[in-house]
Order: sequence, then C-alpha cells, then structure tokens
Amino acid sequence: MAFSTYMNVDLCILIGKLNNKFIIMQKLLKPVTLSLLTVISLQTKADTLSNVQAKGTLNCGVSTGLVGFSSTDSAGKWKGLDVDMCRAVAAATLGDANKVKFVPLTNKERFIALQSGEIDLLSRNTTWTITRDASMGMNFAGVNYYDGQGFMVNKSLGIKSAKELDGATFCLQAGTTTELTLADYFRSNHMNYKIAISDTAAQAIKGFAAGRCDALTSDQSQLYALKTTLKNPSSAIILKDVISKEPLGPVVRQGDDKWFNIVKWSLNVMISAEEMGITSKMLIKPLKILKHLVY
Ligand SMILES: N[C@@H](CCC(=O)N[C@@H](CS)C(=O)NCC(=O)O)C(=O)O
Repeated sequence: MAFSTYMNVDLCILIGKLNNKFIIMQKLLKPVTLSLLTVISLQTKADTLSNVQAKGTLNCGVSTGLVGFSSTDSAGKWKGLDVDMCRAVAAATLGDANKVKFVPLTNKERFIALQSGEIDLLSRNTTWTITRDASMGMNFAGVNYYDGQGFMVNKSLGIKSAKELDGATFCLQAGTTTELTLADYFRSNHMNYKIAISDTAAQAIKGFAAGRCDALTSDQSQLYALKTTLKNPSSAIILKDVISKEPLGPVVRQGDDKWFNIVKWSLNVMISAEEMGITSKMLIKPLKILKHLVY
C-alpha cells in the first residue's frame, strides 16, 4: 500500500515537472503506470493472510440468501454451511470466528469480487469446474458439498421424468453451471426448451410460483431449500433425474499458496473433526490428533 502510494506520488511529480510536455508524457506513461499498478496490486493481494490480519476482518463472499448454505435469520445473523466455512478461516487466521464481514453476492458477481480483491474468500455454493479452475485465476480448496442438477415441477403437471420436459420453459439463474448443463442435456436428448432467467434464487422461486416457467432447475440442494419457501410446498415435486455432478467448495485467488493452504486445511480440519465427533462445544485436547491429520 505504502509502496503503491509512493509510486503514484512519484509519477505525479514527474508529470508536473514536465508540464509543457504533459500530453505526450501522459500518453507515454499511461501504459507504464497501468502495468506498475497492476503489478503492485497483484503483489498487495498475493499476501492475503497479511492483508486480512492488518484489516482484522475476513471479507467472505456468500450467496444473497440460500437456506442451509448462507442466509440470515430473523435477528440478521448469517447461518449455514458456507457461513461456517468463513468463520473457520477467521478463527484460523484472526483467532476469532466472529471477525467476518459477509459480502452477499449474486452468481454473476461472485468471481469478479474474488478477482478484484473485494473478498478474501468465496464461500458460496460454487461448482468446481475445469474452466473456473484453469482459466479464471482461481483455486478450489476442496469440496464441502457434493451436489447435482435437478428439476422441480408442479405436482399437478403429472410429470415423472425430465425427458417429458420437451418444449418446457425453465426458471434458472444467470452465471451458473445450471445454464450450461441444461443446454447440453437438451441438445444431447434432441429436445427444445426456453428459459426465464433471474439473478437470484429469490427471483427464481418467485418466477416459478408465479407460473413464469414449467420447471425450476438448479442444484438439487437448492431446489429442496427453495421448495420449503413455497406457500404450499407439497404442491411441487423434485424429479429423480440428476443431470450433472456439482462438487461445491470454497474458492481463493491463484498465486497465494499460503492462503490456499490455510483455506484448504480449514476445510479438511472441519471434515475430519466431524468424522471424529469433535465440536466447538467440547473442551478438547485435539492438538496431538490434529498434528498428524491426514485428509
Ligand atoms: N453450483 C452452481 C449453481 C450456483 C447457483 O445456482 N446458485 C444459486 C442457486 S439457488 C444461488 O446460490 N442462489 C442464491 C442467491 O441467489 O444468492 C454454480 O456454481 O454455478
């Protein structure tokens, strides 16, 4: 930070001194300034642990509201599997599980927030895919939920299988694997479909309830969570078909191995603790066990 400020001041003085050649210099310096700032900002972001410790807070990206993963209760307290992941990393790095700033993000916003440094960790029911891992500058720390894409329809339609959905309209969310998998599934089964697209889960279920679509498609965990929010949950059913595998997990930026290891082992320790029956409520002597922890 200090270095970046120094460099900016330095460039400003230089530009000021060359007042009469200002326009030419500005043109010449612009790419240099930009690349310097890029390098500086990458360097700043590369030590996420130091940044988090300096701020005293972990900025953790979560969903805008998905019961079981990340949603707020009536007192405004964040709850769920993904929320607990954020808290575990805060406990590991700041010694306090409460030192988390939860940043609600839509599917479309989540990767930009991570890449830009707005968040230190993305813990938001995100599927581990080759494209996201290999070409978007991200690292998946592991899997905290094995999901798969499914379909919810109104019981009154009498539909039993996804193959009966030729020509149907689907409510789904933008910027998801859902969108791509649906296209693949319908293409390979030589069927047609239309979509009614939304940005959030809340909008998708609202659309389904209002009859904007014949079926809601998403990761099955979300379908079950959203079904409970319908006025009459038993009016809808979730079909048996699962058309993809969706390994969900926490994500960090590439290029910061120390931070990657912290998040990876926070996740592994939680999984192992659960296997061993260890909870935060217990007063334990776990260090001997954890020292030799193998995932
Ligand atoms: N796992 C898939 C799908 C993710 C997804 O659909 N998320 C929605 C599903 S309901 C969500 O989190 N909604 C909560 C929200 O709108 O904030 C992905 O990574 O693309």
